[in-house]
Amino acid sequence: MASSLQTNRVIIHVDFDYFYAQCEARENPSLKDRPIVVCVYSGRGEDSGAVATANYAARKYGVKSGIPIIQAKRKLQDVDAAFLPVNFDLYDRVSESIMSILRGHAERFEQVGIDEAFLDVTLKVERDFAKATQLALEIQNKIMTKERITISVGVGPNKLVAKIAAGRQKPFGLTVVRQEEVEAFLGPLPVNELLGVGRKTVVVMQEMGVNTIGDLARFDLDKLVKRFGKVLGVYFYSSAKGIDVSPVQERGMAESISHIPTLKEDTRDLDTILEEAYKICTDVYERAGELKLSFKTITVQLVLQDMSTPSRSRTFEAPVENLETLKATVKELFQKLLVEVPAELKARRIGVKISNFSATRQAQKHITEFTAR
Ligand code: TTP
Ligand code: CA
Repeated sequence: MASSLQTNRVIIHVDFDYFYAQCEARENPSLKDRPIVVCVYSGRGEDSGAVATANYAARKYGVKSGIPIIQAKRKLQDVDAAFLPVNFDLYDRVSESIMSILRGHAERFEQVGIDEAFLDVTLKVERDFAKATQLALEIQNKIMTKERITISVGVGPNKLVAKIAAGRQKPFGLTVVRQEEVEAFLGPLPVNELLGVGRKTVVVMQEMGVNTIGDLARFDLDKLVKRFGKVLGVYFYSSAKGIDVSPVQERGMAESISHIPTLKEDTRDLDTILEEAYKICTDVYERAGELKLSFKTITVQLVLQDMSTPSRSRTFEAPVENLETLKATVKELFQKLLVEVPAELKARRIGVKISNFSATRQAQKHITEFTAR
């Protein structure tokens, strides 16, 4: 039965605070106390584009995700603010390191986007919320110490409650909601805190006299079904009561792992390219190891000065077993690729990708043990 499943789980939700901006502050501590605005420039003029995110110092002035850069500049005109372009390579790297720490603490793990994850820790904490609270603090501190990034954490009896809890106190917050506290916790919150209740639905619900999650939980189910249809009506009704039986589950296996950094200087010199490429090899090889994945396909790629992206790849019959094979193959592929590119063009970025994954023997053993239980 749904309710028994529910009361038995302990789920942690993690959301990284002002993530892109916090990565920038970590890399450049002199920015720490200044308003930071991370921008996606459109390429059409220096102020054209949108704000990806901003730190809390900038949010105080009303700067937030999605507003035009020009508007953010106006809001911060009298302040010493830093406007920075997005650096996805950096955010990906930081995200991967944090996710791999989080994964190590979970029985079941589910990454959601670049800066959110669910951890099912039911057995580990023996269904005890006091132990879960300790664990959540430990995780927060570990990520602060190792990665110098603050995260906000929610602990709840299911994913729905844990996620809303994580958003309640930010930054560096921890909110714990036990099963018996769910109703009192959710009741006063506005309905748009529920996943799937967007702006239009809010308007419809307001017309029905429903403003808070508590209002929704007390509303007549039949009327909700008449208005929203069976699936949505039942979903809204049970969500408002804090019911959610969806499991924490690993999202589909990654299709590939790659890294394609920008070179310090444009070049077509093989040794220079290989020096960088070998670093990427180590990086992607270690990442595959952490994820317990082995790979059969290796691809190298160049981004040339004209923005064309020639590539070459090789697929082995058996999984690649060591870093040396990866490096040797990458060398051979770059040699061949460079011969093919027009002599007048240099490379701006170089990339190495591994793909065609299967779980390693170690991981398979783990999966078998798990299903046998
Ligand atoms: P969020 O988790 O929504 O925001 P945040 O991490 O910046 O701030 P908070 O402390 O409130 O959690 O989004 C995660 C990242 O996704 C964010 O750092 C930048 C990016 N993003 C965009 O690029 N555009 C957007 O409109 C939003 C909402 C996020
Ligand atoms: Ca976030």
